[in-house]
Amino acid sequence: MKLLLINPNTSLPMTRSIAEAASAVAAPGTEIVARCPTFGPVSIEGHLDDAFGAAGVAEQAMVAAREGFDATVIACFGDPGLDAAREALPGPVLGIAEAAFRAASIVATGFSVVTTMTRTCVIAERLVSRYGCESTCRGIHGTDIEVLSLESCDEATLARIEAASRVALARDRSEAIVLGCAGMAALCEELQRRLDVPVIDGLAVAVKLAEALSALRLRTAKRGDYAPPLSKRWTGWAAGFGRDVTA
Ligand code: 2AL
Repeated sequence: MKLLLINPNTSLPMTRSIAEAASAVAAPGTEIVARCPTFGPVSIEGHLDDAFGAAGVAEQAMVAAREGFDATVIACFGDPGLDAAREALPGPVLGIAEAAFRAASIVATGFSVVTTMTRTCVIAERLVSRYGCESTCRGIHGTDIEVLSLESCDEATLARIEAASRVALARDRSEAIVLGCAGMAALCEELQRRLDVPVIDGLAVAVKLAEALSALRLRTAKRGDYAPPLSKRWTGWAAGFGRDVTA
């Protein structure tokens, strides 16, 4: 299958490392194409970043609409642009936060999210409501680790995430940890070994779910809410998108 991985931030090193992490869990027959927007912030750590990230995801989804991808993964924990990408693309689109929450709710009765900047916690909190996980998500914990610093993650950074996870497990009475950033994917295995509880990297779950949905030939419903966008004139720098993307 052909899987499109959209990193909503514009960091090329992070796009490469996300592609490597996805390839590490993908089935042998899965071809991964990783892309990021042509504009916007290099990391997503707040509402304004998130809004531009969502526009960047929409851009990349429109570019990819006719390329025949079987499924798409949005590789940022805020799931920016998820609904827009589902409108634009025929195959299933997975957000890593939604994928992580679903997986965590299967392997534990309660989980905690350990994320990057504390200011991003509210974005995760709103996703918990959106996905109906209020009773299973028992806490969201910021570490104030900058997203791009995860690129060269040393033992001190790993130890901070481990310490925050231990506090979360104890304080929240939770039994699993959801990693709240795509840039944490490479740390998942080591953290699970150290913490001895399920540690969920939404990127890995989303890749495996994308493969499963594709194998089951399940595609996005196009009758109602996710019907293709209406054809109309667009203006300004986005004028080129004013064509019928699904024609
Ligand atoms: C993220 C993420 O996954 N990628 C990014 O740029 N920001 N999320 C986060 N909570 O830090």
